[in-house]
Amino acid sequence: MQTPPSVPLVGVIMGSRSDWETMRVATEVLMSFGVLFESKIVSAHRTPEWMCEYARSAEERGIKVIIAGAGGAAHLPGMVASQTILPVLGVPVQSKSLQGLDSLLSIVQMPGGIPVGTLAIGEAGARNAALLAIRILAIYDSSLAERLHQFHHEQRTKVLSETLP
Ligand code: RP5
Repeated sequence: MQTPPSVPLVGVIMGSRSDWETMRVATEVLMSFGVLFESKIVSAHRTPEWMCEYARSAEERGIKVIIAGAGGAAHLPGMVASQTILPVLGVPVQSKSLQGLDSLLSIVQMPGGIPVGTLAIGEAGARNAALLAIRILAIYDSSLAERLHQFHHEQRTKVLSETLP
């Protein structure tokens, strides 16, 4: 019997308050699976010291996976990954000027040795980042794995029941 955790397992961080509308999707998925998380604004450029403190302390605080969303010159996921051994999942937030292509390339083109798992641009990426974090946690959490099986079953059933006009 596994003891339910009482500390956040997933850190959901974002470069700006303006990223929240995208990143809230990740938090909603985590909530729907009952996964404890924390969500914070951590800016690579505006609060670099805080970013270092967050990244370096996350592992000892019990965080298992970090989801980091940023837009434009989206250095947050990579810089966080450079200072922790935790898996970091990067969400490219859709920017106004370049529709998120800048965010995507900033996050995905990491040098060898510092991995960031890069998701799709925008809300789909935020949603999948949460689901991927849950899959990682489910490796050692059988009840979470069971909930994932249930989720897949429901998703499949919904699609199969859809009809076209
Ligand atoms: C990035 O710059 C943030 O992640 C955000 O996506 C983008 C714009 O930030 P704001 O100017 O809206 O605060 O650091």
